Amino acid sequence: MKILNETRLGALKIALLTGAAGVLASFAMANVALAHATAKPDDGMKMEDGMKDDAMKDDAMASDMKDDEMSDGMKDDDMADDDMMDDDKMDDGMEMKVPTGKMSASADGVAIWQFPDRRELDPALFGTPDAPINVDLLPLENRLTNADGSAYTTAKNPAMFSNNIEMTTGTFNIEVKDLTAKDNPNSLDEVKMDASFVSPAGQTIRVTMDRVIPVGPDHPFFGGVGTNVLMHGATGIGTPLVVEEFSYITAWGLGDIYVDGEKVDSNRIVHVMVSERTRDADYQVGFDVAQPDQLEIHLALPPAKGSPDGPMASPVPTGVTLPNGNDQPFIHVNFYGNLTLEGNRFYTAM
Ligand SMILES: [Cu+2]
Repeated sequence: MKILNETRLGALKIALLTGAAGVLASFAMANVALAHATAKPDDGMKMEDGMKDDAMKDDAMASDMKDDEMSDGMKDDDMADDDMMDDDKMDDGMEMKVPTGKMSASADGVAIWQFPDRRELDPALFGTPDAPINVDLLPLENRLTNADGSAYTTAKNPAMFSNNIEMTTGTFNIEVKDLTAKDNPNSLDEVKMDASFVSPAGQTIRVTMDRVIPVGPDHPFFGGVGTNVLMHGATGIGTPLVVEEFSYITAWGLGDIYVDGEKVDSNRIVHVMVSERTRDADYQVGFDVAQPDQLEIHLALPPAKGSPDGPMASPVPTGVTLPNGNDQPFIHVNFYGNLTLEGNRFYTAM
């Protein structure tokens, strides 16, 4: 569905902005959070002190630990590893085992650009017109039905998430620190992301992100950076139009956009996920995760940004003209070339 008439594009913008408006409400907290993070002492110290505690060798450790700082560290790392119980190796291992919350990922090569499209509705997720479910996630007025009204067909409005794609190429790099699990204006989470890709207009678009949004307005942002979380589908985290997927890294933050090397905008709202691969070999997505043992990275910029006066609606300057003559107001790109993920125990163990 490449053709969008004026009405549809208008509806699209409204739909996108509705989702993005709340995001903007908390963007200002990002600066506060980052300043707080840099002022903190080394985050490994607490764990290191705790690790030297003699209680570690005690069989009754579990009960002892309830009252001390170890309990935090224990949840975070490889305590099941027998090596950890050995004094010498424990000290050696400290450099590796401190809970820095660091993780990184990269891509270089095949990527896809997503045009706006009407997403098909999974009956398992949305039910039928006679017996609808998850109405809070996708209201009835946003669902289209087939001719006899017996089944849902697609979402009413074109979405950023789409099977209307164009193959392209791109590179992607992200480093995160996930130290705060739940939303908090003083989140210690950090993100550094740099991605470049070729748009359907043939221009090279570069997007960066260097500040987290520490509080999610419509659903939790996990402090700005989340790791090892289930998202999308019926989780209530992110749009239900994306299949439920395990996310090794997710981040929401603010960053800049460049076109052919020139900075064209800043304070853009940016969302990233490094997840299991939802799309099949032809880069189409259905109602299930197509390749759970493979990686997928998606980068999304809704048509909204931060400004000195507060949040504002703002189409992303994509330079990509849709068939109806209007510019595409958002960016949604997935990366598949030479994917790497460092620092994730679940992925490493696979
Ligand atoms: Cu996502």
